[in-house]
Amino acid sequence: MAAGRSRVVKRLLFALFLFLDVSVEARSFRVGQIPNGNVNQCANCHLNPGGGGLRNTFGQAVEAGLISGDVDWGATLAALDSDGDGFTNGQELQDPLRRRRREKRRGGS
Ligand SMILES: [Ca+2]
Repeated sequence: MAAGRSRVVKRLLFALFLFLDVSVEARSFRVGQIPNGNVNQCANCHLNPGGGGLRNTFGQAVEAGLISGDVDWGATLAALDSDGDGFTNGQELQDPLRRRRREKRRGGS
């Protein structure tokens, strides 16, 4: 009986840990720092559509190019084909020539 209760407590703590991990790591302001980021929201960069945790190949490229914690949507990132499907990141985000400037900076509008 005590072993079953202990197992339930461990599972609840693990679920709480996962929830806290996601909420701590999610950086939803970055959605506004890539073109049309609102279409796929956190799934633009993360495997978990809710954000946080492991990043997809585009998210890894974004992370590698962060400037002071902000996305550097520049010609280099736009020209990359992070997922190797034959379309550049810029094409996939409807900004192949990198014309769009960041809509939002962290804490600003
Ligand atoms: Ca691609």
